[in-house]
Formats: sequence, structure tokens, C-alpha cells
Amino acid sequence: MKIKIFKGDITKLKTDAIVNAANRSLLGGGGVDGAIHRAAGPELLKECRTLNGCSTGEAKITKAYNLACKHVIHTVGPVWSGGNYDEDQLLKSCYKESIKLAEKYKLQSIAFPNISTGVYRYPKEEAAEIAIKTVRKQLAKCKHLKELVFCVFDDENFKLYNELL
Ligand code: AR6
Repeated sequence: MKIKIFKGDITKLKTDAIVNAANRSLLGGGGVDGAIHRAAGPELLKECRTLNGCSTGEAKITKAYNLACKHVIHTVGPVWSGGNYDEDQLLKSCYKESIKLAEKYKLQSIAFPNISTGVYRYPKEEAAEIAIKTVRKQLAKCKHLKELVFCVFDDENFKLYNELL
């Protein structure tokens, strides 16, 4: 089992799945969500419309259309509201449920963005600690997944993931 760090645009990755930090509507937005929808093309939005949204902490899978990967796993991270609204449990659940879905589809590789650390304002260090701890625990239960990429976009997350891993 390999855990890697990639700095750059997640839409360029050729892993079996890339994870989208979406919102509950699953109908697109800014940040990584906007980049994924732009690169995948309008068919992705069409499929997302059939999913009836997604609760915070849950995950849903679609095809990847014009992207280089095979599937997009859409998960909805918590909005940071100070830390007393189960944000940690909800963020943990995003990583766990996305890995469970990848495993259910027998995928061998998956790439995660730094869920909730952009528009949703989750403190980056705490988010990185939760992400790393949760994926390590969940990967130990997987038969198919062989590679997990943390796709970092900004310098602060790049530094944090390098230190913590
Ligand atoms: N590739 C990889 N990471 C990226 C990319 C990219 N192309 N673009 C941004 N990031 P955010 P959230 C990083 O705001 O905080 C959307 O509008 C970014 O630097 O995309 O979970 C959704 O529709 C940050 O580290 O997601 C929701 O409404 C990380 O991705 C809301 O934003 C997450 O930042 C979700 O907010």
C-alpha cells in the first residue's frame, strides 16, 4: 500500500478515482468542485442531477467523462463552524466513506483533495491530521486499493502533509 503526495491540479491525475470536495446539491461550485466539473464536461453535471444530492460526510460515485481518471467520488465536507458541530467526525466520515465506495467498486487507486480546507475554512493542520489518520486506518481494511494520493494545491498543505507523513 502506497500513500503519495502530489502537488497540483487533481483533474490531471490518472488514478482510478479522484475525490471531489462537493456541496450537498452535487450540482457544482467553485474550488476543486468547479475545476472537476469544467474538466469532466457537462455530462458529469447531468449524471449528478440524478443523484438527489449528498449529505455531509457521505459519498457518491459517478463516471469521469472527459477526465483522465475512471470515476469521480463526490463527498461533502463539513463547513467549519468553530469545532463544536461534529466537524471532525464529519470530515473523518468523508475519507472513510470515499474509501469504502472505492473498495466496493474494486478500484486500485484514489486521489483526495484537502476536503473542507478551502471555502469551508476547516483549519488545515487539524484537517490533515484527520485525513492521514483516517485513511491509514481504513486502508488497512482494503483488499483492492493499492495506492492513495493526497493531492495538495497550496504550499501550506504541501508542507503539512510532508511533515505529517
Ligand atoms: N486540484 C486540487 N486541489 C484544489 C484544486 C484543484 N484543481 N482547486 C482547489 N483545490 P475547496 P471545500 C484545493 O474550496 O473547502 C465548492 O464551491 C483548495 O486549495 O475546493 O471543501 C464546493 O461546491 C483546498 O485546499 O473545497 C463547495 O460549495 C481544497 O482543494 C465548497 O467549495 C478544498 O477547497 C467546498 O469547500
